[in-house]
Amino acid sequence: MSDIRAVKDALRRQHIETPSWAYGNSGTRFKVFPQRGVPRTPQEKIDDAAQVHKYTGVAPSVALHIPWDAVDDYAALAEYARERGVRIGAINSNVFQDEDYMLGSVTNPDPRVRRKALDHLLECVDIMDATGSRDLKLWFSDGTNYPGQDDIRARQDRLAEALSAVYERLGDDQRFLLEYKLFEPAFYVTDVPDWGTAYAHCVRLGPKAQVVVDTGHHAPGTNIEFIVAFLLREGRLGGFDFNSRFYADDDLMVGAADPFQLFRIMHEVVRAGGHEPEAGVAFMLDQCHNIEPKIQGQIRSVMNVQEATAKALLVDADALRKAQQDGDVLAANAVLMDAYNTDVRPLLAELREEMGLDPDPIAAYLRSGYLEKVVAERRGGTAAGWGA
Ligand code: LRH
Ligand code: MN
Ligand code: MN
Repeated sequence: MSDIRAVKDALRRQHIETPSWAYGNSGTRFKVFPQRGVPRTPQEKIDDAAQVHKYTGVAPSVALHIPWDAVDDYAALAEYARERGVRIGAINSNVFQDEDYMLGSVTNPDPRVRRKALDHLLECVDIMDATGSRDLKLWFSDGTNYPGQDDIRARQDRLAEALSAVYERLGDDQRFLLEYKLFEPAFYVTDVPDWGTAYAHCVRLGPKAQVVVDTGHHAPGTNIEFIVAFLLREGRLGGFDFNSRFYADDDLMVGAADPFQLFRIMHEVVRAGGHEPEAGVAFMLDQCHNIEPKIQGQIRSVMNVQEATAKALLVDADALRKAQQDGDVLAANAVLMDAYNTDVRPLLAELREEMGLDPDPIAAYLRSGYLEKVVAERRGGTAAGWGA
């Protein structure tokens, strides 16, 4: 797609969802460095998410993590978000922080714990009904640490049973997104360690079961764009949890560690039309800003996704196809590299102006004085829940 008008239109339509937990204090298991002005309530997290949307124009939804963002009235929370120009996006379940889950949640050998975990997942669907959310994101920390600790096959059976019960409960316009992760916190077996396992469970259930690719959840060197291409081809890519990693699940800003990988991923997305909203691919951020300012970090991350998408949209698809057909290895590679090496920042600045936004979202945000205002107003912000 090299018609600039069409590229801009596509960028205007691409929405990037920010996570509520990115706005709270976070850290590693060694230390959480608290920041001033962080939100104390889910409502204040929504206020911060609304800032990211205000300056980027393409981040109109915020994901919740339950129970980190527990409130009494979710319909009222959704209304609160709407009044601030955003909406509630994916509901992330949390079956990893109760003492009961030491040996697993939905794969736990104890049926009582499995029931408790399933009840939480079903409650998350109730919340989706109240917020109008489409997606339930399922990540299980379940697994074992030692060979022989539990029966690998039985755990798969228990997982399948829980997923099936959740699937049955989904409404017509709802889906679940099953997230895989290579390891951590389990260090020997992880029950959903890779895309193949997630995919197989989803295929058994039906189209409302989709795989979510968290870019930080693979072994080093994994070809993530291949996974993306495969899942898109099978109609099973429900979305992304974007972040960057240098080592393991680092949750750094997307596009910071390896912008070329992000471009390669977005190239496969664009190649399959997955950037169009109708394709149903959710572009979500899953990050923690442990040492950098949080709202600003989210704005930067949204811009990084946009830049990678813009470059992918600039790939000359006809020239690429021709070079591939001709078996011209270097010409084909050059087509991709030309797009990747294009400076798309002027194009995005222009697009923002056309959208009535400041061409430089970070400068505009910093000028607004929002951070100073919330630092003065908010005392004793909460932890994100994660790493705290
Ligand atoms: C697990 C994970 C998952 C959780 C989030 C906080 O590592 O990626 O998506 O919900 O982190
Ligand atoms: Mn994730
Ligand atoms: Mn993760």
